[in-house]
Amino acid sequence: MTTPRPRTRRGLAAVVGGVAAATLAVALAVPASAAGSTLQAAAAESGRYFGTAIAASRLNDATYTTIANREFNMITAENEMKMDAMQPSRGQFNWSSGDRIVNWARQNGKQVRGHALAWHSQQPGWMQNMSGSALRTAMLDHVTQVASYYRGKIHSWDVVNEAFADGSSGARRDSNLQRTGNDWIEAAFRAARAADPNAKLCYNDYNTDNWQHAKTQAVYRMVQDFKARGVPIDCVGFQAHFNSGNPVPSNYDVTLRNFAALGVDVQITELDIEGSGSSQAQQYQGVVQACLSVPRCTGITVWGVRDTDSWRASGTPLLFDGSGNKKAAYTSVLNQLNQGGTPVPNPTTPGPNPTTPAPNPTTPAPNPTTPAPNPGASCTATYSEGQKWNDRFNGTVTIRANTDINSWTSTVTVRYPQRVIATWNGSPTWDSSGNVMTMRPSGGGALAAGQTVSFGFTVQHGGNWTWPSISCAAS
Ligand code: G2I
Repeated sequence: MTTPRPRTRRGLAAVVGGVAAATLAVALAVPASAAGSTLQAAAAESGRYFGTAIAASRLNDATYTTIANREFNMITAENEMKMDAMQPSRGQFNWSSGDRIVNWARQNGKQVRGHALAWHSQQPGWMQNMSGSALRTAMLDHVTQVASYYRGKIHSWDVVNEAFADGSSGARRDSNLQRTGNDWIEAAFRAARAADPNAKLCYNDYNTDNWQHAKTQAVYRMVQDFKARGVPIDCVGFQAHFNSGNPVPSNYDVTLRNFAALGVDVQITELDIEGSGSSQAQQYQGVVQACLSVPRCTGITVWGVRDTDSWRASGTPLLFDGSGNKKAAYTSVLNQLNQGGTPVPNPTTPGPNPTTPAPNPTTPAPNPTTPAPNPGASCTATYSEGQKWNDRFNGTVTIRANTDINSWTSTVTVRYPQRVIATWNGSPTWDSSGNVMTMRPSGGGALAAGQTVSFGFTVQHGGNWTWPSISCAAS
């Protein structure tokens, strides 16, 4: 079984006050370097992802892609995988814009949330005019074709989006899809499961954040009913579009926890909060804190990179300003992620533990290419296991300087089909196979004899639990 490593950061005082004293004692022993310096790295330390929505039209913008690549490890196509984009004419699928996003994500070691298979909005014109059993058939065919095409590449699908009405009715939203029969949602989930059995299947909606609201309750009852009747649902997405008229509710963690207790993951899927400065930063912090307090809140996605990329740019609702600078909201999110959270549990049977751990190198690897300016410089790299989940595990490499050193590099070799999907506390580069990561210090890298420094990473293991091989070279 998984043995979580000791928690290394301060507890969520507001949420788990009862254990705060114990965790604080541990925190005092922890080097400051344990903090992740990007959103994805900080989130990965408790087993969560941190994502963003990407627009294909912006992939030529280097400022945009630099931020997206550095900070996020889960990608949602903002519009390119919606029904109108995927099937503009009946029976004719256009994969090109969706593929641009999926390929960019995968080439950069990121996972993809699929958005969205069935929705009343952004339907192609031919579908808008359909009704009854013909529409039902067309919708199910769309779900099957799209989920089959992307099979194996999608972490989670928003199978059905926004199917409930706003306001106090607790009713389904009226739409052409709803008028095909109340069972259209479960039919879509069954078709999606058959097409891509390994993707998590989510119901996704907005205005479902406040536990007291009728819409939240109505979605909850649907998920409860689906779980009771064996309809294949794995997750609930909370879009989380907030502004002054719809602020982050103080009971947000209650909502997330109650849904998770139904036996589904919860994901924050389209987070943005209109505003600026410390008020915006505090609200972002509250959302992150709520997610971190719920073990099955497995990740957070913000709905765009810079304010100017947002669907509501005038509300400056994102974490980077139009020039790509980090806002106060960014810092509050990063700091909150670095407070740590309840680890994401392993929802299924864990894979076997590695049987033959790779030996730790005791002698330093020579640096064959660069002539050593510091003759005799030497270091030792030690691997330690971090948390494990059914699909991935964390590892930490500690570099110890055996002599005074000016800098170091460390190689981490993973074995197919393993992939490193997140790192922290270092600057990684990759060989062309993608299996060998060379980690360099984020800063200068000088260490006195006996000093240590650590970096970490998450490996998506694809069923191969072998430990990575590691080495280090000092200069
Ligand atoms: O409305 C915000 C989001 C609510 N939840 C579902 C999401 O899918 C939705 O995303 C937004 C996109 O951010 C917008 O970019 O969905 C809108 C459409 O419902 C998107 O707007 C559309 C415009 O309506 C089109 O005119 C435009 O061509 O974006 C298109 C591409 O820029």
